[in-house]
Amino acid sequence: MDNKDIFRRELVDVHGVPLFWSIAEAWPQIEAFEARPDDLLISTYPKSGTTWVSEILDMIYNNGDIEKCKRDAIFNRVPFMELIVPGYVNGIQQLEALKSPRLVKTHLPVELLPSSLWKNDCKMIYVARNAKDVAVSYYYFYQMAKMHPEPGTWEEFLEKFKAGKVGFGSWYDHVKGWWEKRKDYRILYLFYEDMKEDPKRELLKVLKFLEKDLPEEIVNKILYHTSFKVMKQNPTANYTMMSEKEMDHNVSPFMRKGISGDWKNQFTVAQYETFEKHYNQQMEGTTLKFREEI
Ligand code: PPS
Repeated sequence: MDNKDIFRRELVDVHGVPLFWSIAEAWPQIEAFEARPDDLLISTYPKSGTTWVSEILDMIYNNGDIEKCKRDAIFNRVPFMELIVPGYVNGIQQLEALKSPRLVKTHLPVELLPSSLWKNDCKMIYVARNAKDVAVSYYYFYQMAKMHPEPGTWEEFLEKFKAGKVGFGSWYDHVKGWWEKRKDYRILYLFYEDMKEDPKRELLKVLKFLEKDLPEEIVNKILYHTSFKVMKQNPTANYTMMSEKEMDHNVSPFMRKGISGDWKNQFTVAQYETFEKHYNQQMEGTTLKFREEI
């Protein structure tokens, strides 16, 4: 297949959710994914802290052994389940080849999650990030990661984001859907902003959820190794090991800013006002609340 047949193609709806064309084509294979009871699912809407929490979890699983965590790139240590791109990657096959216990990454909304993950009652960690920072981060990611369609201008992209016409659909439906599911399944629901505010407190929550104890010294080592500054310099965590055809870090680095409140540098006052109005309508009636800066 030619690169032009693979990259920058329009998204394709799967049960009403826009996904990469190749995920849509491979959908039966993804739906049939066979979870194992000791899988840990890392679920997020894109750009919400997936890579950060993935690195933390791989470090926990390896008792803080940095060398072990450098055995491979993060996208191979924690395969992206539904990512299938012909000639590049097949998340399902990657996971089949991994020994248990596996860490599994997904961006799927609850209604599209393969049923075996629910049936096996797998533990799941969801990370949510405030909508405006996600929209900004996603806009830069669209530019550098070529599986996405062209983002257009910021103004155009923001409209698509609000309408849920971006990869993995509506942010609103995603965060609310997972928020509801946590009542019935073993889901730890975390916030990017809380992780920025007090990474140690959030790491201890994760350990408790995993029923795992680690000495203080190892906890501190994990915190250091997974700080934005250190991860940005780490080729096995910063996505520079991915082919340039897929991601062009010269356009915008994967590890871009890693802060809360960057939306203030991107939104105009008018964009902010219309966004807030739409946001309040979409989030009406939910107990889910976000902080937008730290
Ligand atoms: S993806 O492609 O959806 O899996 O991206 P994801 O990893 O979810 O999100 C990328 C954003 O997370 C930031 N990031 C971090 N922030 C703080 N600390 C650490 N350690 C960290 N690692 C990644 C990354 O910079 C992206 O956010 P922006 O706002 O674009 O900088």
